Amino acid sequence: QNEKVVLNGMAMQRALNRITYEIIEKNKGVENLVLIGIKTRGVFLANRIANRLKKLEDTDIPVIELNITKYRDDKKASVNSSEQVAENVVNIDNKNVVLVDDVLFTGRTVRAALGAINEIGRPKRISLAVLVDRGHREIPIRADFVGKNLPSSKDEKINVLVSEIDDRDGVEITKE
Ligand code: 3GP
Ligand code: 5GP
Ligand code: MG
Repeated sequence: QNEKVVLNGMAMQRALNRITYEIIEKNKGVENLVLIGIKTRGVFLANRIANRLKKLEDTDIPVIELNITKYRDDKKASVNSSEQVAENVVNIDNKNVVLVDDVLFTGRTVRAALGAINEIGRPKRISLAVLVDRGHREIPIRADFVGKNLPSSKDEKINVLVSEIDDRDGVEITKE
């Protein structure tokens, strides 16, 4: 098993910095902005972006934590059905929501997330930010903000590391 570093810690920080600036620019500021992170690592990335927005715009942007297991079409729903769909919920009606995840692959997770968001409220607009887009979409979903486009083969695995729960920041690719 060989490992290749795609983004080291510094490069990952820069990618998040750029995404943050792009979000500010596209939304023409941070008014009415709400971030929604998809568990697990999408939540940590959303919090990173919120920290940057606080520094740049001096505004506290809410971060909702989304658990989409119940909405997935490829897993048994019963396992985690008692778990809440979202934590730290705020009103998202008429807000500009940015959905955040670590890796975009088939797009099925995002589709599930959109179903979950529909249960929370009706945003004015939803855009998508991902740290890595590895291709292989199976449904018509695309990201608005991308840290790194990483064309991958299906048997490769992309490891996204966040220092909050992993021993460091970074993105690595491994082939079994
Ligand atoms: P995450 O919850 O931090 O995003 O899906 C559970 C975990 O397994 C994910 O962590 C993800 O990083 C990791 N993972 C690695 N490869 C895959 C994959 O091909 N599909 C899914 N669903 N998860 C993967
Ligand atoms: P999708 O639903 O688009 O197929 O996959 C996206 C979700 O699956 C993301 O939340 C991500 O965590 C996980 N995922 C899919 N492929 C990978 C991968 O190669 N590496 C990692 N870290 N996560 C992946
Ligand atoms: Mg994920």
